[in-house]
Amino acid sequence: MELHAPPHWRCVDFISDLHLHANEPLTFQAWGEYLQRTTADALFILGDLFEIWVGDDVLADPSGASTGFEQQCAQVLRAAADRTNLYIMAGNRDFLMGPALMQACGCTLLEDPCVLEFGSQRWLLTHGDALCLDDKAYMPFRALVRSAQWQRDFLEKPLHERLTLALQMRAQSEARKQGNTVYADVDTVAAQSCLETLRADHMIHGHTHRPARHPLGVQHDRWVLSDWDLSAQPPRAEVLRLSLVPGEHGPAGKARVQRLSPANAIAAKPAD
Ligand SMILES: [Mn+2]
Repeated sequence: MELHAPPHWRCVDFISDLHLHANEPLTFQAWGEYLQRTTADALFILGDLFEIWVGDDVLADPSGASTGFEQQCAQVLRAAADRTNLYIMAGNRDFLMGPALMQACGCTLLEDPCVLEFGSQRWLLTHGDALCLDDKAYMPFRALVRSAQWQRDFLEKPLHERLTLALQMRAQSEARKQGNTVYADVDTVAAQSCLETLRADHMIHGHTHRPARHPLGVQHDRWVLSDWDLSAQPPRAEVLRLSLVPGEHGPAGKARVQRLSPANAIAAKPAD
């Protein structure tokens, strides 16, 4: 899947791993404020927007099993999509986001991976979990829950049952993490080969919650997004912004990369 940024786009934002949940009101609030006011021409959410997503039908839930939090999130997305171009990729938490949610919110669902052509460069966008090859326990689970058959079977279950199952899966994943002292990271060889296959210059991903820039050989690199947790001490929230500033920053069409707090992403003009 490839996206070609229209020539008038000057500024593109990336966020990921918000892990939105009704029990994390501070993160929801900061995210909502940022979405309402970002100055970017397009916003890409690269996975794990939601801590849990058990199916788009949660938006029209007649059973009352959901809390209404998802509807609130959908309203924020809808309002943002009215102002800017909004793209969403699924993560390992919210992989069941589907066309109904996108339609309700005016967003575009991205495949993972996907390439964005912006200026003169090609940016490979991915959540990142598929490249954490050392996460041996997760890989078979990922293959299972991403299969069409598993998803069909799961989505046929009543909503309250899906919510219970999702909480169980989450608890199992947390327990697995407790046992692992070393978290898996993106595999360098896999990342490089992915960039080569898709003829991309740079990779942007989330998932690992370890914001950094890793050079990959001489020409390529891997930008890692921060997660958002506004109730952590110190609070975490960050926007990765690409801006095209013709003439000022090297060859024409080469984007400048900035890491901004949500507050600065709101205040700063795209080319400041
Ligand atoms: Mn993730």
